[in-house]
Parts: sequence; structure tokens; C-alpha cells
Amino acid sequence: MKRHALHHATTVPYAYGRDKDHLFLRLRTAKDDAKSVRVFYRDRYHFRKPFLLQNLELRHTTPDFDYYEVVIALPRNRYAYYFEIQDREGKRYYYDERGIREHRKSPMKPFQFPYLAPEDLYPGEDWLKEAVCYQIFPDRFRKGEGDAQPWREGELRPWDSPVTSKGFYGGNLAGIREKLPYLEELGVTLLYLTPVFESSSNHKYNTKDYLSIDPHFGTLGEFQRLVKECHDRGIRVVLDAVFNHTGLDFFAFQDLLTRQEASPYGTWYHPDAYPVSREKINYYTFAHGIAHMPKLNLGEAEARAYFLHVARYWIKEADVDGYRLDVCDELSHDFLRDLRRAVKEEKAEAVLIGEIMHEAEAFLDGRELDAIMNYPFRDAQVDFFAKDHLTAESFTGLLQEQNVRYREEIVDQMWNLLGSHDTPRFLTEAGGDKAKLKLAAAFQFLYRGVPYIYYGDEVGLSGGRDPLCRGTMPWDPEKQDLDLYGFHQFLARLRKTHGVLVRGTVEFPEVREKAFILARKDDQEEILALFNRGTAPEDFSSALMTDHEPLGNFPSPQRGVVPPLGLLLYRRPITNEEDQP
Ligand code: ARE
Repeated sequence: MKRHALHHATTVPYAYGRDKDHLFLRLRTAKDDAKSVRVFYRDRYHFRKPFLLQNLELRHTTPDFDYYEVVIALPRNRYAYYFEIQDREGKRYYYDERGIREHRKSPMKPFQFPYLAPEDLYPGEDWLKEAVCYQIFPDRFRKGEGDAQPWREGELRPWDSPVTSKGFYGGNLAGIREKLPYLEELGVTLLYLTPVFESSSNHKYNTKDYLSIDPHFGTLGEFQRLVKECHDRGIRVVLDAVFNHTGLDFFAFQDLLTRQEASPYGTWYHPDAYPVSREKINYYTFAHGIAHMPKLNLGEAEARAYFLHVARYWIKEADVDGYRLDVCDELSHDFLRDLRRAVKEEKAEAVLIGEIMHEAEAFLDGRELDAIMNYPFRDAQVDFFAKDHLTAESFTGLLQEQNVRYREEIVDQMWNLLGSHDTPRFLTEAGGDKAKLKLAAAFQFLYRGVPYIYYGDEVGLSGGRDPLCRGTMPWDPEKQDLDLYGFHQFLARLRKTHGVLVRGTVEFPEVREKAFILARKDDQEEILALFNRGTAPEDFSSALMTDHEPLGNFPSPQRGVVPPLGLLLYRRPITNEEDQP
């Protein structure tokens, strides 16, 4: 056996409370290396009682590893446990906190999960798992008639003109409200708005006033109405919170520029030297030398209190459902834990989503964030469906590797995007090939996690890097790809009507060079999605059972044969117990 591949730890994602009476355990082995894995466990004070015994099930496979899992329970929730791994030749190994041994004679030192405390649990948010998310960049979505401050003559670029980095187009909250029926019909249940607080730029990531709605977007009253109307339609609202840095014109930084050393706000930032100068940029900023985005020091008590107040304020004033945290990985864990407590105190089901473009284990153990904008997912979609840079095996392997990093509840809450205001649009990545976008969109909705539509992708908007990915939404039906819209609508309905797509198990029972099967299963039904990214038809008919019925209306030359760049869906009811996952 490949002993060096064995791994377990007494922390997330290898050991954590599933609920107050159940401890989840995971153990890693090399791929195809173990015949069986068992856990011996007992109350940590029952020194003389025999250990109880349970088998672990193989639940995830990545290109290099297998992951075995089990849930165990003891009345007092104080666990001592060790594993027995049997290799393919039948040889047994024992794994406890001292490491791996080939016999049990030497004294065992069981791993300890000393107490599973209910207050340490992470229950997850059901509404988030069930959500279909839609991102809006407000300046570009819809210009509506409302209470927003009017623009001066010539200040706005015409709606249909090419996008520029500094231009304004006049989208506003009234416009979003006007289009709520559109979003509802599409199947959206969660709206994520990039910043709406007062700010001088079109993107509004340089906040001037965290406690006001930008006057060109509308008034507080209009924002409250928007959230209320969203809620009436079953749509939650998540705001962008830019707490890594402020705008240059935020009152605290202005005070610092004016009063210099005498300002009480010097400690809210990171000045390198005095006098603090915007020309010299001798202070810490977002990225490098972005003068208009001075970085905050949230280790400072008053600064922290101020931003916790901001987070509470919008929940109290407008009943928002959470925040997407800008540059989240450069906020401290200590701040994020305080923020979570504050937000949860105001609204128990509000969520925190991190903008983290990379693996984010350190933020997702259940004490800080509920999910991240899942850019690693996006990158895999682009590399496989759009660019053909990955084989299906590497693609599915990558996804499995992403999943085993996090606790199960969080995997089901990840914001699985295909693009955002910071990336080229998917259609552009795919060289304008709509079939590739359809495959990726289908994968998003059929897979684990929250499907996420970047405004306009559903009607065929294209665009390269920032600012080109921030084009205005076309509202003339002539300029919308209605077939694509209908496809997204179909996918959202499918997800709404088939709970298995939200909570079912995920497997890839067949993976070929450029094609694979995604299987979702629960105790009610199984859905098979046959994906073909290649240029020749793929015959998966042997994977179908007689009771697999086609789902949706996809062209196919023959049952189970997937055309090039095609998809077929099948569904089968689960009738007997052996069939259950
Ligand atoms: C402007 C110009 C850009 C130019 C940039 C730098 O428009 O063309 O490249 O300045 O000079 C906001 C605006 C941007 C603006 C920026 C600065 O939306 O238009 O860009 O402010 O004024 C990293 C961070 C990640 C961050 C991205 C942009 O980790 O947090 O960079 N994303 C958020 C928002 C942005 C926003 C800001 C932060 C600032 O979503 O919209 O920008 O508030 C790799 C790295 C990532 C890196 C990524 C950059 O993947 O690993 O860490 O993300 O590249 O694409």
C-alpha cells in the first residue's frame, strides 16, 4: 500500500460535526489502493469498553486519490478513533495520531475529537443551495424612470455605444425593478449587485459613502422598494461590500489628507510616511499604486466597528440577504469572524460570499464565509468547454479535487460562475461558439453548487477583458438570443423541479477523452447528463437502463448517442432500496 498517500486530520474537511449528534470523518488513500477502510471508535473516557466499528464508503475519486467517508455517533459526542486500512492484498494497516503502523500491538493513540459542540456546527443555508444567482453591474443593466439624480446633458454614453472604462451608461435601480419580471421568468432567485453605494466611478469599487445609495442609481427608498419587491418574488439580494479599501473621497481618508498626523484616521489606513500624499501614493492601496483605493486597516478597533456597523446597517434598513466581499482574501480572518457574528445577529439566514479567485480552504471552514465566487470552477469550464485545453478526465478530476477541499454543505453553496465583470465573457472565451456556452451552462445547472448567470450571458452578450465584459444589456428582442434565453430558462426550471440536482450525489461514471457522463442521484431519481465536447458523436447507450427516459428536447441520432458539442439528458425513478445512493 502507498502509505505516504494516507491522510486524515481532526479538522475540516477531514473531521467535523454533521449535526449535533454526528461526526463526519474522511480518510484519503492513493487511488485504487485500498480494499476497505474501517474506523474503530468509542467515547474518549471509555478506556475499557471495546471499540465500535464502522466501514467507510468510497465517496470521491480524484486522479491521484480516493476519499473514504463515514458518519459516526456517540451519546456524549466525545470521540476517540483510529482507522484500519486493508490493501488489495488483504494486508492491514492502522492509522492513529502517531501515524501508520502494520500491527495493533503497540499502544494505540487514537485520534481525538474531544467534543462536538453544537455552537461549532456549520448548518449551511438551504435557500442558498437552492438558488439560481444573477449578477448585475447596475450602470449597464437597465436605465429606468425613477428617483435617481438626473444626468447632465452629454454625461452619458448612448446605450448601444461601445463600452469604455470610464464611461457611464445610466443604468439604475429603477431599471432593475422594472426588469424583475424578466428575472423571475428566467428562474433567478438570487440577485448579486456589484457596488451600489455612493462612488465616483461607474463600477463604484472606490466607495465615497458606505451609508448612501449612489444618487445616480436612486434613493434609499428606491433601494428598499427594490429589495422588498425582490423578496415578494422569491428573489434574495446580496450586495457588494468593499471593505478592503475605501475611495479616496471617503471621509476618513479625506480627513487624513487634510489633517495628516493630527487626523484620528491615520490608523484606519496604512500610511508609509507623512505627509500622506495622493501624488506620491505613499500609502498601501488595492493592488499596486491605485491611488483612489487606499487599503483599510481593519485591525484598528474603530475602523472595524465602523465597517461592522455598515454591514448591520443595510440589513436593518433594507433587509438585504448578505454580502459579497470584495478582495476577501486580503481581509483578516479575525475581521471576517467578527463580520460573520455581526451579520448573523442581524439576520440569521444572511450569507457571506468571498471574492476569492483561488482555492480558499482557510476561509471556508464554516467560521467565516458561506461560499466563494468559484473562479476555479470557471477556469475549469473555460479550459474544457471553451478552449479544449483539458481532457474530460482532467476536467472532472479538477472538479473532484475542488470538492474535497471543503465541507459538504459549502460545496453545495459555491457560486459556480462562468464569468463576471472581471473576466472575459464565456461566449468570447468560446470564440463565439454558442454550442460551447450551452454545454457549460448546462453543466453549471446540473452540477453541485449555485448556478450563476452574469447579466447578458443568457441572451448571448459577448465581450473580452474589463471593460469589454461590461457592455450594456440589450433589451431589443432583435438583439437578444432568445434561444439561449429559453435554454437558461429550461435549465433553471429543471433545477427547481428536480431536487436531485441540488442535493443529489455526484458521480462521473464514464469519462472519455472529450466526453463524460455526469450522474446525480438521490432516493427519488437519477439524472444522467451525457456531455460531448468533441467533434465526433459519442455512443453512451450502454450506460442507459431500459427505464431511463429522455429529459428535455435534445437532438440525437439514436438513443444514448450524443452529437458533437452536444448533450443528452435522461431520468430514471428510483424504485427499490438497493438502488438508493
Ligand atoms: C482598473 C482598470 C483595469 C486595470 C486595473 C488596474 O479597469 O483595466 O487592469 O484598473 O490598474 C475595480 C474595477 C476595475 C478597476 C479596479 C482598479 O472594477 O475596473 O480596474 O477597480 O481601479 C485581483 C483581486 C480581486 C480583484 C481583481 C480585479 O484579487 O479581488 O484583481 N477584483 C475585485 C472586483 C473588481 C474591482 C476590485 C476588486 C477593486 O471584483 O471589479 O476592480 O475593488 C489573477 C489573480 C487575482 C486577480 C486577478 C485579476 O487571477 O490571482 O488575485 O484578482 O488575476 O484579474
